[in-house]
Amino acid sequence: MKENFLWGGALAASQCEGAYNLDGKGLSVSDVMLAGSKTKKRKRTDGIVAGEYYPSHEAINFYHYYKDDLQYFKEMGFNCLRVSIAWSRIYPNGDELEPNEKGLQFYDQLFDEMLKLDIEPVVTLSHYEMPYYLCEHYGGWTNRQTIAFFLRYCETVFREYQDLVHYWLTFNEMNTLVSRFGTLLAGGILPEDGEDLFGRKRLGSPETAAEKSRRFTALHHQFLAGAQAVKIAHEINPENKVGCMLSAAGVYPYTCSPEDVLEAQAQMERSNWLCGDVCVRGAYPYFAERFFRENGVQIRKETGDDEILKNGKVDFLSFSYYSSRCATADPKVIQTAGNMMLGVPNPYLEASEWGWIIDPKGLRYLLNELYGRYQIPLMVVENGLGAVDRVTEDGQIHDDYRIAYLSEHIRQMWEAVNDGVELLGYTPWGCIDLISASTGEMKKRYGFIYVDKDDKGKGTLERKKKDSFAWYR
Ligand code: BGP
Repeated sequence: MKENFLWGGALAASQCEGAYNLDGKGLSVSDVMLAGSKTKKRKRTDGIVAGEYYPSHEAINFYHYYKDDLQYFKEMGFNCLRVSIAWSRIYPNGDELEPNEKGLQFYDQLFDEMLKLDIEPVVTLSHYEMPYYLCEHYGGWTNRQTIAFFLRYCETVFREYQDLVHYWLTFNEMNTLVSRFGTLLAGGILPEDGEDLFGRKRLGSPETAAEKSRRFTALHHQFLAGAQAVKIAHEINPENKVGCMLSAAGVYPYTCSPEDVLEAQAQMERSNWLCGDVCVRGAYPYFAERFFRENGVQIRKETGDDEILKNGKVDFLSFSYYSSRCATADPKVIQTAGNMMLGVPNPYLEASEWGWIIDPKGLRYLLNELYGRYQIPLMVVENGLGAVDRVTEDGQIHDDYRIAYLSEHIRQMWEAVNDGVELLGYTPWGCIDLISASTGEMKKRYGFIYVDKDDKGKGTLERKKKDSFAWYR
């Protein structure tokens, strides 16, 4: 690895900070999400309902514990940390003209503290935590006005932290919006009655063309917002490097039948290349038109949009990697859970307790595919194993399964670097235990550091090093 390779970990505000209504913070979309489980989908409530448990409200209270937590990260040798700014701390409703000073101060102190410890901040601008007010009153990202609100927020933080932050990521896993799963968390589009977190309303019922158009219009607005954010970041400080962020997974044909191969290719196009191409190459790919036409998708595009996309290409591409999946054209083959996308079980691979396929070699494959297509630096900004950890009687946590998972992935990442892939860094997900995004659980843990808290919100919040802590160091 290069000498300046970024080794660290990754967090997101709504999953770790807590303090959901302190110091002027507004509600974010995650603040109205209840906890679910592997078998029970998370639900949204209309505002905060008394007596309900909302995991983001306290999370692991990183807002107050960050100084101690950073010491742990330093001890592990981190030279970078991926965090996100909660947009609703800076603009509580999203549409104000002036930022919330206390919100700005918090991140000022956080970044300052990181730099004191030689930990480079890698900052996501929007990680599933858009101001809820924008969802309720503007329709989230379906509304073109949201672009201007987002850019005001971006400009504010680019200026405020211009001497502290140089690595920025625009939208976390923006490609979740190419499927129904991204409707609420990524698109800020409120589901109609009875829908769950992923926008699955009448289970088994197909999404209408109007709903798809709504989703892809929201994505189009994010493309425009992201491109303009790149431009503004460069104008404010030419040293700024801005990346897009995808939830990336290799898609393998389930069999070598040409039908399955074509299906796998089509899924790769839709789930990885569509967003990647717009952000990196500055234009929709050639296959988008047919895909939109055949699905009845109509995007509300305006004159000048193509120009905006062309002028806002990202400097690097970052992605989360948890699993690969198989694709088949055969409707009879069963579907299983993947990282927010559906896939077919791979007979050669095992799955995590939450059904996510474990595929370290798939990381090497994907790094090569991404680099081969885009030829720009890459960063792995999430990777890890969500597992139940048990504290032994003497207070130890022996998470050898996590060490095995990460070692294998790092080995394959190393192979990819030897293949010639330009890789900027690696930040495994949830380096300290935090709230799961998909289920809202606490027991789905990823960390090197254990946090004493359970799924009902009980616990001392005490931090403990797991075996993986010393290994990662
Ligand atoms: C990604 C998200 C993260 C994170 C991670 C693990 O999709 O960007 O926010 O949570 O996946 O997923 P989960 O928390 O659902 O286990």
